[in-house]
Amino acid sequence: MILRDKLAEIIPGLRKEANEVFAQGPNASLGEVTVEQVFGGMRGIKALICDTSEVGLDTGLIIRGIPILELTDKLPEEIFYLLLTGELPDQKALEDLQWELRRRSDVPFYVWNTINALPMETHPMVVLNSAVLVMENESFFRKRYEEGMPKDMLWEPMLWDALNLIARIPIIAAYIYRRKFTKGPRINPDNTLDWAANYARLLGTEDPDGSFADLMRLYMTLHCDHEGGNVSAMATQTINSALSDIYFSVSGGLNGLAGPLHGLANQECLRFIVKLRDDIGHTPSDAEVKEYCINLLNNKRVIAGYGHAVLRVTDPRFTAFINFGNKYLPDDEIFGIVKQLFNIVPKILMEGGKAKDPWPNVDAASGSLLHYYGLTEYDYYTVLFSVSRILGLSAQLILNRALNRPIIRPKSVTTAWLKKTLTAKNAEEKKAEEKK
Ligand code: CMX
Repeated sequence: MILRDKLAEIIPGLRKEANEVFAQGPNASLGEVTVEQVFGGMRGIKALICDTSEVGLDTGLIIRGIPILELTDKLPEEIFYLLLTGELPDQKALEDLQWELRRRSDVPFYVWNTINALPMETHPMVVLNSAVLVMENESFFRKRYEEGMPKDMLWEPMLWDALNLIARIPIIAAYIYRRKFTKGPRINPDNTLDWAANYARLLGTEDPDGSFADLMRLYMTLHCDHEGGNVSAMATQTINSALSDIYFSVSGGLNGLAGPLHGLANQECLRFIVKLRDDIGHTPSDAEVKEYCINLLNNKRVIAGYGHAVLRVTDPRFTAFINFGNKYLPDDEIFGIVKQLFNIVPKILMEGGKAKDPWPNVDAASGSLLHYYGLTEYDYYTVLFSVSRILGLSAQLILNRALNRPIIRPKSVTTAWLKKTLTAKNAEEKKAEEKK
């Protein structure tokens, strides 16, 4: 069934289910909030609902119940349908979605003007986020809201906005690459190609055997979503909860993705590997890699691509990229260093005893594959991540609107309040202890 109709069919059931779950125990506790969590970036507090995907400590990304490693042969368009509806599309629904994306792919002229007005040295993420934001002018959601459309119908203009954004973003992102790195004029999309293969073509990278298009399909699938609490997803949802439209929300979330502890690690990781090779001066031995990493840790630097706020195992998305590399570039020097690091870094981090997760995350391998295909401009990598992540962010927003989720407004406390509360609590505990 085509996407819009499928959503219209399932949304009443989703609303009913949400109401029933809520009615089971509005005042039930989902766990205590500790001072450590409040000081620790709200880590682990169960405070959001996100049905598109979940990330288990020991499983990694699961999309609608399917582990990501079982989805690596799917097209990103299929994944978008899955994120939204919980089912993979049949052939007709897939073709309809691809047609929708093609017919919505005309980029407004002022987006090109905005991009061209920015200095060449501007970071590609600034250019991307500016381009997303200026398209706010196009929002159906905002127009329908202003016209007084009832709240329970607003998911539909949100879907139209999402499809427009998803349709245009690879074209915009590819131009950002070609302009910034002087690769020549804009390339026109090929309407016979799928969404990710078109993006690969628009970048202009040589691809005689079609394997770069395969990498882009895989890349877009693997980065599409990572539940609701990561910086970019949470920022996007928070902004949207004020009924700001998708352009405001997504550009805000992507500003979070541009941080070095989140999506920017994507670029930092390859920079780190190339620097390691250059500093050592040749293809390094295991002993040299080990010494180099220990020195980094001694100098209070992080090892990019390792560790995660949630995961406690090797990220399955890393495994998917390693599988791709083993197939297409087994003898590449940089890819070889990625595998060497995988054999060495977890042990060092475990011995260091600080990092809770010593295993590689998705960023540890992706850059080496892009580098192999000549996409060596690290500063661009977070844009690729963003193009993919827009699938998941959009799906989350459409569902949040379908379920009419309220404005997000947790309570903040002052340090003085915390101090007073903890002092009183400790005194009480001491008194109780003395009584025993
Ligand atoms: N190298 C060195 N030290 C590390 C480390 C790494 N890869 N990962 C964690 N640590 C350190 C932390 O810096 C922290 O040290 P301090 O106590 O001195 O501040 C300590 O170990 C405990 O951190 P943690 O609880 O294990 O990790 P956090 O949840 O705080 O942070 C993350 C998670 C990803 C930011 C962190 O592991 C990191 O900085 N990794 C390197 C950057 C990276 O690869 N980021 C990509 C993440 C994927 C994504 O979100 O897209």
